[in-house]
Amino acid sequence: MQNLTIMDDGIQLRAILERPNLGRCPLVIVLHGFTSSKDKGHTVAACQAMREAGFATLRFDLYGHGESGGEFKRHTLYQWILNTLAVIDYARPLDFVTDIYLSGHSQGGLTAALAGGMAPDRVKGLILRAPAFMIPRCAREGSLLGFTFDPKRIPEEIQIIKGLTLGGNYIRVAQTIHAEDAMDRFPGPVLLIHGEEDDVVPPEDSRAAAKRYQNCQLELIPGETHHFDRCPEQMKTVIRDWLIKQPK
Ligand code: FER
Repeated sequence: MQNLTIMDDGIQLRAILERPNLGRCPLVIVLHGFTSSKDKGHTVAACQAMREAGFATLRFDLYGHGESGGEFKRHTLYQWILNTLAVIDYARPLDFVTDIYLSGHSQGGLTAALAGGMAPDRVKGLILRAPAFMIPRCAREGSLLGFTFDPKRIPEEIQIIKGLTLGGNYIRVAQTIHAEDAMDRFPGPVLLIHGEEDDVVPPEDSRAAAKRYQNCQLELIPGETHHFDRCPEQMKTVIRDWLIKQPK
């Protein structure tokens, strides 16, 4: 286990690299969700499953989250995409790395999907857990996490959960994003995992994405929630089984 600081245009991104063995192997770069961090239990558990399948993991805190730099209020999907591209740039030359996969939960899953569509030449496959494909649609409709606004008159800031404030530019950026373009641009293998009892991001979004991606396996987990905390073993088994099938 190695603690890293990866720089993205002056911002420090804190990361943890863990390898399954001392040999060469593929690496999964792992993104957390909105207001979460690289150290959240279900993200750590997902990484464990990846290493059990022989893949190294690099989980990191995104802009304005966890131990990384940047203000929460100023974070946007664009910053998260650029963070992800910077971590890919960091990881590519590492001597043990054969291929790079991206994985993310919720807003991090959306970000991984968007970065994958931008860099299909560098990203071998995607593992998306409850990806929040709804965020751009909600920003266009004027409703984020129960906060409603006129989508044509974007507020300076909005108060969201946990006493946190989100800046208007988060909404501006989200309104212009069309995740379907990123899906169409990614020909590689995709694993989509969604809890059937997720009441934050609808499983229906993953059903639609699974139809749109060219090469996708959809796993809907009965009884599971947005945070995969009811039966983490089911999520881990799905990840492990899918990664073991990937050509090394
Ligand atoms: C939203 C729905 C979901 C939203 C954020 C999320 C900011 C992200 C959830 C997560 O990453 O867990 O409307 O608005």
